[in-house]
Amino acid sequence: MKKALLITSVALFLFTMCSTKTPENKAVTETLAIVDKQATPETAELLKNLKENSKTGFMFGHQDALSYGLGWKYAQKPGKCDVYDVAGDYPGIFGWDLGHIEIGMPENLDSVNFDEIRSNIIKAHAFGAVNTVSWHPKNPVTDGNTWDKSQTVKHILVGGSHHAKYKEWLTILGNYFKSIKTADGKLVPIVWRPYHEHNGGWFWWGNDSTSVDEYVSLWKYTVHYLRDSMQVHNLLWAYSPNLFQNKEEYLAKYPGDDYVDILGCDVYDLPQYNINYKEVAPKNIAILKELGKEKDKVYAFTETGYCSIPNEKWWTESLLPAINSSGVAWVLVWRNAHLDHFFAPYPGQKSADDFKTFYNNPQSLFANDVKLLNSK
Ligand code: BMA
Repeated sequence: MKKALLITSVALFLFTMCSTKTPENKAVTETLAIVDKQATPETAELLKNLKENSKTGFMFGHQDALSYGLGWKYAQKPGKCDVYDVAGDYPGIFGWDLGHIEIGMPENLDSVNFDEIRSNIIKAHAFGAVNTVSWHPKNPVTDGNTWDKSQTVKHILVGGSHHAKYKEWLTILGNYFKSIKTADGKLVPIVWRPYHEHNGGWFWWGNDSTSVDEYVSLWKYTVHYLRDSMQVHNLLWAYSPNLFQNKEEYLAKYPGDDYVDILGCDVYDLPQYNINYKEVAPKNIAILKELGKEKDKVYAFTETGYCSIPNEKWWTESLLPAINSSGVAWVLVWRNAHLDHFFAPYPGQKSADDFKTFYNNPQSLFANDVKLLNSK
């Protein structure tokens, strides 16, 4: 048990004993700044917990943590998890991706089955963790992949040649979100993070082929369609540019406070691109923190990592200094695909011992810590 967490848990317990719970989502969301005023009680509760828990520490997150890892796949080893095998606990937040759901495929672009993702989201929720979902859809105009940068967004907006197709894609997404329910029929809340890294030039919604107006319209249309037309009420909306220089760049395509619940950012340790992570990561997190405070919004380090983790002290010497005491609600590292593309350690990996030190830091919150913090 981590000491700081214990003290906070006791304080939270005492606080909870003295407070009354509001049963209706209406009552909860009336006083809460949230994109969806009709969010389910669990979704509103998640936003409040994210804010509250970020005062104690940051959740550690991993993409596809239950689906596969180095040398294993869920189908053969359900319950296995590289992070668990190193630290003895599951991540506090799980990342998933819905790319290819829009074209009716049974598996996403990384070969993970959508039914499996749904059941793992429900499982993670049941053991107290949080779920965040990104989307690497195909290019709806060319049918190329997510990295096909042909001009696209203007063709899928209202009046565009591929608008009807875009609506069909959103309908598939919306139905999937509505299908993620616990055994007692409650929708599982999801942090939904579409159209990420838009200030980069590698996705079809990115800077190379999308204007400010187009991006903002795409975001707002997507909110209105899922929330208002489809009545999807289990989403928190996260905005997450890639590495940025200043607040102006961060906000250049910001859709507005009424359309965003969580401010995120994606910054990787990429020495091969001359990125000095130890300098830029804390700088970006500091700007994110300022914006979070100004806007009174939850903020998070939505993607990071050092591919293949060649630095054995990366966790405590590169990542931790960037986020320690920063107030980020979570930090999420990308997927463990194979030996040349992994971002979390596995037993025997050279940074595994350092990851344990990172795990033992009172500020890093894993599944057991998050469960404890959220228990009422
Ligand atoms: C990228 C890589 C790709 C993957 C994509 C979506 O960063 O990991 O291999 O397909 O994310 O998960």
